[in-house]
Amino acid sequence: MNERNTKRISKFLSLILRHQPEKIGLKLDINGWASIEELLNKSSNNGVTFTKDELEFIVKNNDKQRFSLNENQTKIRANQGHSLKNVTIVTETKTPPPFLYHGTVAKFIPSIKENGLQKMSRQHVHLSSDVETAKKVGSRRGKPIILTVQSGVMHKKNYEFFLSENGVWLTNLVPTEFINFE
Ligand code: HQG
Repeated sequence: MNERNTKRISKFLSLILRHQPEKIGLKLDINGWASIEELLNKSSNNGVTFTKDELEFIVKNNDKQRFSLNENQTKIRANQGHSLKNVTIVTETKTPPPFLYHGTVAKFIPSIKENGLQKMSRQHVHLSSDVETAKKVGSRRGKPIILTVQSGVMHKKNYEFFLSENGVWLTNLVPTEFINFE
């Protein structure tokens, strides 16, 4: 499977497993798991055809380890990034490093200054442990601006942080007082 195809299917999986399973009539359980057999069949019925081996290759080689398989490799789910209201990926609360980073773009800054970092359409605010990753996240929308979040101070004040299976830090809200804007 070539790189272009791998990327195309990976994007399709993100859409289906995080946001719109109903697009192909797929059911996710409350923990976000979908049957691989059902996924293969329903994807194929909707014009996106790939084999179980190809799916395993995509999961294993995904640049951000966006997906996981269950132990006996019959189910798949996205590790983070969901907008679906009825899916919860249970992750334990964790002590964050003193600072975390968020990549965004200039047009959002006035609103972030006023309202803090909000979940917007996702279930969490997404934060990175390194500036490089935050830059990539911000670059999806234009020239990236990197915000530094005082996660250590927030944690001391009892704000909860979660670490997804693929290393993305998640929280519910970052009030503006904990954000360094320059
Ligand atoms: C912005 C990718 C106005 C926020 C990445 C962002 C990530 C506000 C956008 C994951 C705001 C939401 C998530 C406020 C936040 N006013 N704008 N108060 N608060 N924003 O896509 O963090 O590659 O939902 O700055 O790696 O960009 O898909 O979040 O620009 O982990 O696996 O609102 O998506 O992962 O955008 O990205 P998103 P995000 P994947």
